[in-house]
Amino acid sequence: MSDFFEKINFPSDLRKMNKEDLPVLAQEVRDFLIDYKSKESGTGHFGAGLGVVELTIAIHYVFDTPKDKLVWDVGHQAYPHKILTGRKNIFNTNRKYGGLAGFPKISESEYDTFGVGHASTSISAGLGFACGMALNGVNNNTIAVIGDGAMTGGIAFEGLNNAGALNKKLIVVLNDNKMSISPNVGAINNYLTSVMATSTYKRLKDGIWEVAGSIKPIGRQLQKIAGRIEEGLKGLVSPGVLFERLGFNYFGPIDGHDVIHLVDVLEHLKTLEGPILLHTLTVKGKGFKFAEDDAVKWHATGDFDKETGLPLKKSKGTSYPKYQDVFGETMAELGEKNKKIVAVTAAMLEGTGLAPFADKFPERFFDVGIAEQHAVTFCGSLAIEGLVPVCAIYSSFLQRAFDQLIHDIALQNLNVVFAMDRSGLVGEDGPTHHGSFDLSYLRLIPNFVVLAPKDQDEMRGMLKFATEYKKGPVAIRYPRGNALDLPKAGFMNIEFGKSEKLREGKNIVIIGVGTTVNWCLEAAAELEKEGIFCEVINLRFVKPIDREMLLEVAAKFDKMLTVEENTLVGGAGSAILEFYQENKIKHLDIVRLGIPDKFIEHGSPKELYEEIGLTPSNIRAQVRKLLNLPATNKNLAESFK
Ligand SMILES: Cc1ncc(C[n+]2csc(CCOP(=O)(O)OP(=O)(O)O)c2C)c(N)n1
Repeated sequence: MSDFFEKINFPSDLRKMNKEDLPVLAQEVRDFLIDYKSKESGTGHFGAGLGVVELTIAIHYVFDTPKDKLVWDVGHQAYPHKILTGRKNIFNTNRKYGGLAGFPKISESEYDTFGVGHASTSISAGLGFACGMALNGVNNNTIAVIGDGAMTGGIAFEGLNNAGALNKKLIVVLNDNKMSISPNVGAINNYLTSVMATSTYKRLKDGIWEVAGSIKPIGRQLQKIAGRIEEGLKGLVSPGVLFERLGFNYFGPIDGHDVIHLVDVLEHLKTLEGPILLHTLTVKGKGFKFAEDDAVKWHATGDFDKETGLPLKKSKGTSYPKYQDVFGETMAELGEKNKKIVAVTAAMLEGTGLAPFADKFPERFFDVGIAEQHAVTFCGSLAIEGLVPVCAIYSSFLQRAFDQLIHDIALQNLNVVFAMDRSGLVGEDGPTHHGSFDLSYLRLIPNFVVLAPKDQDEMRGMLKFATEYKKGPVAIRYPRGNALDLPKAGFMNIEFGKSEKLREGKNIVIIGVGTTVNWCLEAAAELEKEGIFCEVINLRFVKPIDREMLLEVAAKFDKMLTVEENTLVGGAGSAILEFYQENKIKHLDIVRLGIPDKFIEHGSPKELYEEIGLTPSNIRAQVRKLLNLPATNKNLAESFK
């Protein structure tokens, strides 16, 4: 490691460097990242950060951050930014409980101008800064860095549309690596590819920038001339015409790994007014062979051997498949029997597990880009056409499409199936990615059927139920991580609106939702050893709720615990409270366990569950409390005689 990396803690240190030394620093940042990620770092994003090392250095070198506002899109590429903005020495806490977040976060650093985790927000956020600073009489720059994947999201275009008209000074850097998590898709991607392929333009333009960049101090003068020549060229071949017509001044495409050239170009762009789009070409995973060769696999990674690229240690998890894979295999199985089933993903082919379906039925598979709102509405009319769309979107990303769920799907009572992976707490990705709200935001929508399976077999059964339901929208929410067992062949029967009694009891009833049911069972088994007999119900249908069961348990018990991995605000426990209130049933003493009304930070799932008390041991403690028993009495049988 040379002195550069050691000496640089903040962009102010970076700006003291000679421009010619920046490539060395870039290599060192890259080495640090590869080294760090290969060791005891846990899982985390990898390829995207390596792809923007030079861009990050050049932006902080040229602009006066944090006064000039740098806004990242998605934020999964911000590791080099964190390293160069005062967090190098604590980077080993990245994504760990109580440590640095895996995404930019305004409470973490003044250099993190806008919190992010979901895609396509940077242009809108950047424009807000540009307008806000102008109104405040502050003349600083705003730079938004957005990937070609994030550029497929509708809000990015809403931002471009508004920015082009407002004509404020905003530099949008398009980080074009041709990849989303999977290879990028769609017409915008095709368009960007065609820009690159405009070889006459590229050759001429590269020549211009080379000349302009290499001759100083008249370089700037030359660049102005270059700008004018460019205007002429634009008329000829129109490479950035899309952005130009939206009111942006388009520059590029340029090599996003040539840090010196990047600095020259950015220096020039800094002098211009109005909205600017700089198109940079980068390689995801740049500098680490394995990641360059397989960008999909190395989008995120656990620890690995730097020499071989192989995982350092075998996964600590079980050998059982992930829920996403059970979902994907089940989709392929159901798709075989029912040719009307179509699958839709918003740029999450791998994450949703839909690859087996996509391989088998490519004509019935749609990757719509990072476009959750579009995905939902698109499914609506597919359903009207008599197809059975299964829209697979993570719980937190579906938040994006709340109005579409109401206006386009539920209001017209369309039979669309929503497969919502990553419900509940996802762990290290933190609050932007936790699926904490879905039961609440779905339960309030008329016509929706809302399901939560306790395990992989129930998930399979629910998927079959949902694809055969035909009467309206059905959402199935299931967690990140491994299933509890190998899924069984065949499908369990799911009866509409019916819960499942799993354990008879006499002292208290516990109603669990989704995978928390297993913790309820575990707690009940322990409590039985102490002489406490819990009835355990698997709610299955959060909507419509099983009224018959609720009346039955109300007749039998006066104590109830509800357990769900969802916010306590408006979730399944709330639905139960509402039901009893509406039916004037007042004798029940009900305690609800779930996610409290605050944002839960990042950390391992275990740490987060401990923090909020969503554990079998807290279920036991709450049961004891409800029964007015001492917290840890191991010999309670006497109390119930
Ligand atoms: C709204 C939303 N949907 C999906 C995702 C999941 N996601 C994270 S990164 C990513 C790909 C982003 O591609 P791009 O912007 O080109 O950045 P790159 O990883 O190629 O650097 C996706 C789909 C997300 N973060 N937000």
